[in-house]
Amino acid sequence: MIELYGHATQNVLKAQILLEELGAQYRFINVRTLEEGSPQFAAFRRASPTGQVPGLLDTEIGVALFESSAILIYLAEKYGQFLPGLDHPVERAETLKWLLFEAASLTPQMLDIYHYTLVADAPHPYAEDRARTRTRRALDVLEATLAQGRDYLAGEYSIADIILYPWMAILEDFTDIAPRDYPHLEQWTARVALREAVKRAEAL
Ligand SMILES: N[C@@H](CCC(=O)N[C@@H](CS)C(=O)NCC(=O)O)C(=O)O
Repeated sequence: MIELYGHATQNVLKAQILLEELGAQYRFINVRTLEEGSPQFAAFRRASPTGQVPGLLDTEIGVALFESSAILIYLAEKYGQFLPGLDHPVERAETLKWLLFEAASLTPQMLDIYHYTLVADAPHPYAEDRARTRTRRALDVLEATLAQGRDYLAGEYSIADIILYPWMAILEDFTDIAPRDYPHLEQWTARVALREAVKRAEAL
């Protein structure tokens, strides 16, 4: 049985979307309801030693994973969908590139805007400016890619789209960047949002 540990947050939504797309059987465990010291809390910490979400256990084969990118790759491999196989190395690398991009070059910078502009109790002009510049640089790359006339980031709809959609869907809530500055990205976000599996995951 696949057990997904999380709560209502964008990094968890990535895994929920993929599990819904795959039609996989899984159990969602809200970590906010777990008692510290309980067996289920221990299982969560086995999956996610940092205590961050999502965490995933595949109890049949004893797989324990944290980091949403690793979870998406594992599930896509397990079910043989949404990630080109080793027999298509170029398409596979193109797809995986976006997972690394999301984790390293976009989301941390975007969250820095959120923290330095909306949460911090004192202004941090240097940090704010740096985060905004780096976020816009990443968004420019997404916009230019989608402006090439593709519907999805790496050819077919894939985990490249699934990893990026949750953060792009809330761009305006977490930053002072308007989605309309990136029209192709905005259209892509709307396209992904229309998928039935995405709607189901967002309603969970
Ligand atoms: N790079 C990690 C980030 C995970 C992460 O930061 N999760 C947030 C929720 S969206 C969290 O657990 N925050 C609580 C914390 O950092 O203690 C991933 O992609 O899974």
